[in-house]
Amino acid sequence: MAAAEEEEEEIEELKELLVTLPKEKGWRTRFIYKFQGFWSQPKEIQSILSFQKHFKTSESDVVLATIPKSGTTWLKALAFAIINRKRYSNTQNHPLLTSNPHDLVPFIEYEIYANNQVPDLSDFAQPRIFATHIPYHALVESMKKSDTTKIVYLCRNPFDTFISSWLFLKKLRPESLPQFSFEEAFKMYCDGFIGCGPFWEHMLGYYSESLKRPQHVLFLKYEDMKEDIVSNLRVLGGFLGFPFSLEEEREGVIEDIANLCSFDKLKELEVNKSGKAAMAFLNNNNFENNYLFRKGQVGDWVNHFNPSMVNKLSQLMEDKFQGSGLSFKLH
Ligand code: PAP
Repeated sequence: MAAAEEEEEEIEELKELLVTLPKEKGWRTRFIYKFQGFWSQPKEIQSILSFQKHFKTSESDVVLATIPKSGTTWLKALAFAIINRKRYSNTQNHPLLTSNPHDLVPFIEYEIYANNQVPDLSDFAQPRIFATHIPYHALVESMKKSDTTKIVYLCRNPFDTFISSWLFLKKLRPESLPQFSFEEAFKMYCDGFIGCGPFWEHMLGYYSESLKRPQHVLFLKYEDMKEDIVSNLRVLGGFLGFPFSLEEEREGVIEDIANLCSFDKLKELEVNKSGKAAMAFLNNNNFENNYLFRKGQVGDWVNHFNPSMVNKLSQLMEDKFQGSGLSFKLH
């Protein structure tokens, strides 16, 4: 059965809801729907509803949030390595050497609550580390209100995020769906029609919360991490409640983690060269781990954008971000 038909059969129980929602052409699926103020695939809506109904916050939860293609894989690796560094002090034997980061830190919507699963999360290793692309406003109230839940948001400049999304989603788009052009994808991105978009609302949602409650939400930028990973890991470790001691600093533990999780290191591992992610959401699995490791650079967009695209996205960002204090390095 073609992927798109399968998808529609699987979400039979959502049909009544879907007919009430605005819809647009999807990137990976026939349509995306505006649900709770953001654009989602049908199966995501199903798992987000389940998450919102069933999730119980635990005191020490860590939530890694991103809009897709902002460095999720990198952040998962780093947070996992920081939090578990006493358990896996031997870097020769580290789980990141044999598992893709997505298989170590599960997504709420693509793994935990995917396909109508309602798992018991009480026996998860503490602190539980989850990841999500869900916008801040749609997280469960208990997670947002908790003084002890730590939310880390990794943001990336929209120029590179768009290119990364386009090249990635082109690989995943089922053959049964008509292809669309780069120009059309750019228009969809700028109109906000992309998974979890509009991108500006996603970024501003977490950004404004990080200003209001900095102990609760840490806002990191991909470009800053590329420029100075050690300082950012120091901040991340402290925020997560796993600060690096002076002795660890002297022993180079931060650098070891940065190297273990670096693009060059992860990309060359066998699991990331030839493996496939085990995410439950991907039951029609054409997702290869190597798709997650393309260039890992800041500023690759210059190889793809024409001047009118630069003007359009720059203007859009100025309109949407002005007065917010949020700005981006593009190179
Ligand atoms: P996801 O949202 O689908 O999980 P995500 O990991 O956020 O994807 O994004 C992938 C991007 O992060 C890719 O960017 P590119 O297309 O511009 O190259 C990928 O190369 C980059 N990336 C993956 N791992 C790392 C890493 N360890 N360090 C820096 N960038 C990385």
